[in-house]
Amino acid sequence: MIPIHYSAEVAKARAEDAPIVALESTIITHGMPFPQNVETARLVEQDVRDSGATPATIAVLNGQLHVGLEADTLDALGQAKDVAKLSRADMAACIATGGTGATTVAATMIAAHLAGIHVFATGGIGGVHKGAEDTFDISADLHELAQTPVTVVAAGAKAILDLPKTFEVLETLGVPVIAYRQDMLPAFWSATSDMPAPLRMNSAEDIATAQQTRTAMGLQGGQLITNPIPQATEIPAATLAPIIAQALAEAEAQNISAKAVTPFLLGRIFELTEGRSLTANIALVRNNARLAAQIAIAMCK
Ligand code: PSU
Ligand code: MN
Repeated sequence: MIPIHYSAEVAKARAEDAPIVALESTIITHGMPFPQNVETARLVEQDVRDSGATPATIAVLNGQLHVGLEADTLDALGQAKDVAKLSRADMAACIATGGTGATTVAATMIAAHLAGIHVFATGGIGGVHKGAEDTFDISADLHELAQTPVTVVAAGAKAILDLPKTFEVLETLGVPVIAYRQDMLPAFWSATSDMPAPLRMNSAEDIATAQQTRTAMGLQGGQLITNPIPQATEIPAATLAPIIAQALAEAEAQNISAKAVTPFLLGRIFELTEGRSLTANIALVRNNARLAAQIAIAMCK
């Protein structure tokens, strides 16, 4: 095992076997502009605490894996330049070479599992990009959900993606996709889509038991909990469709590829919606953090 640096509150929660919720850092460094990124990270951590669990924001800092960041460290990360975006492929290399990187969904799941944390809240997972039949751009987040036993609470996959293909791949990989308290899948900035959810659950207890049952059956992997954005803050899918199309066309015209695609699209959609996409993104992450805390508490019982 590699050494893990725990924040004081995460170390305390671990010693007491108290519920812990993992949080990612790529959303801070690559998903939102400063200073809203740091403000959101702090709010999300506080939402987890207010819901009765301990937040553990994860990142690699100077070659050390951190599970739980102290407040000043979180501030510094949110303003740092040239932070790597880490997934399964490059996390070990970053640690080995003393680098600094933010963890995506895939890398955060790996770190959470190493730290014995079973629940993780984020905004939206990565998935199959539009045009993947040409680019083969499919996020490593999907394969991670198939192999690492962490329940991920998200507002679905980000709506910049090809959502039907993303959910087809999750089905192929054997990942349970569970909508929380509705029959349809949410679509990140929008509370619903026209896709029925494969599974639906109405309580944190059922979600916790489902993950524990998977593990008890010897089935690898986690679950994706799709938690709809609160209605009052959603952006209707019809409003977003032309904006997403424009951002995608610009990405193609500018030859944006690989890890740069998602940050570019989120940044352009922020500009094109005059900040409304960010307001919605913040609301949905906070909503996910509260549900993740309830699931973590249910898993501890
Ligand atoms: N959720 C958000 N904003 C984000 C992300 C999630 O609300 O920026 C990040 C996560 O770290 C996720 C990544 O793993 O986007 C997906 O990147 P890619 O499409 O390159 O796999
Ligand atoms: Mn990609």
